[in-house]
Amino acid sequence: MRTQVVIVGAGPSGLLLGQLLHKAGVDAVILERQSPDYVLGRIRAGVLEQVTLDVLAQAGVDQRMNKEGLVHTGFDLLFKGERHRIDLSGLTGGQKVMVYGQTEVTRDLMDARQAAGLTTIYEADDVQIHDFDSDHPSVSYSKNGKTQTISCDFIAGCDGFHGVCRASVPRKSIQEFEKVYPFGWLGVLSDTPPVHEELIYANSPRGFALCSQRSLTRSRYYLQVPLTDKVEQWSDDAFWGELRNRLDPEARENLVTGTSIEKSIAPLRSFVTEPMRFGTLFLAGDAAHIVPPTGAKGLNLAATDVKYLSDALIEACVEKSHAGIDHYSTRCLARIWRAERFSWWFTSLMHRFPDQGEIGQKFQEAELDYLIHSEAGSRTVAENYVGLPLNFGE
Ligand code: FAS
Ligand code: PHB
Repeated sequence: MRTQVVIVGAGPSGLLLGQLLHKAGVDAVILERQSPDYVLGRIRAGVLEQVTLDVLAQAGVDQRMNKEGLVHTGFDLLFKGERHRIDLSGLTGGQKVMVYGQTEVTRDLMDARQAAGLTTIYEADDVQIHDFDSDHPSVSYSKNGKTQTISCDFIAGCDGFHGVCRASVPRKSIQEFEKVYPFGWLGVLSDTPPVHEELIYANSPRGFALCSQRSLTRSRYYLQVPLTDKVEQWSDDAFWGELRNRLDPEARENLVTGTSIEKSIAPLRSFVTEPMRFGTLFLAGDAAHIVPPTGAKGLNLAATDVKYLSDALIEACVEKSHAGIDHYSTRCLARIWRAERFSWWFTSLMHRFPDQGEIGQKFQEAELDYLIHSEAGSRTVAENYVGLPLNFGE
């Protein structure tokens, strides 16, 4: 088999890249090691920046999102038992975010790819990439006991943090930056109405909590938990009880609890790969970087990587110009480090660190107090949360 681009991974990055390339007449085959149901079963991001909305619109997959997504113009910071609203729109000249689950984005992308009759090979085992530093790259995989090889012009590594593509790059050609946080997020999805019309980020002496949502009848909650915790240790009652302990009286009063329909613990890390291009291999999304989800940046960074990469690959395949692919890594990393810094800062401000002591809690509360009483401080939070413009760094 031959195609112009082989995309490894059918998460949001791979599917979005496939859709943008298809719209421009560039052929791509996607290889995914899991089943479609498995990919859809992973509950992850929930907040989309305007730039991500624009890229999804360009891909032609924003119809259901515009109908079902929830537009948010602010969120609450909760500390010392009181909530304070960060007016995202008022502080950023009218910008907003959209609450629409990653699962739904992925579903919309899968449906669009299927409707266009494009090739996605699910449950592809033993994917290996070959000769990506030559002019004749290829990707092999096995399915139903048969090994197949696809020759191509370019390989897009959209295979996430544990994927094969980044792992295939010789160590001397790559630099990795990593910080692992001493806690995780226990997440619960429930078919209960959200506790508040906007998100609540809580700094509590007992640890961080986040009240998010997927719709007016489905909520997503997170609790900071020790890395040693196992999800089996947390009954629904224990989760709801601890969440109540970290909320303010009004939210505690309004909280509607119910049976969890998904419950999982995610580790938190900051991670960046430099560069993101190796000959004909390009990394995008979680394959190249990871952020702690506090700043709601992971999926949004993936979307802008993919927008930059699709523009560059279309230029290379259609106009035979390499200017875009030569600039890809630099262009992405300028944006990625900004989002990494904000995600690290917001995580450091909102979570309880094992070694911070009581004075550390006081420092965090004092910084939060400054942020909500200073227009400059609040604008700092708002500008970073709504995200950078697409042409940032140009
Ligand atoms: P993904 O990891 O989503 O997709 C990679 C795909 O490649 C997967 O389908 C995988 O099966 C496939 N793959 C891997 N190895 C392969 C191989 N060898 N061959 C073929 N296929 C292979 N972001 C937020 O903004 N907010 C959040 O709240 C949030 N919560 C998260 C919770 C968890 C547990 C995790 C892991 C991430 C979370 N993120 C969050 C970040 C997340 O949303 C990512 O940014 C997003 O999934 C990135 O999408 P992809 O780059 O497509 O990577
Ligand atoms: C979510 O809804 O999953 C979510 C929202 C905001 C975050 C992280 C996760 O910062």
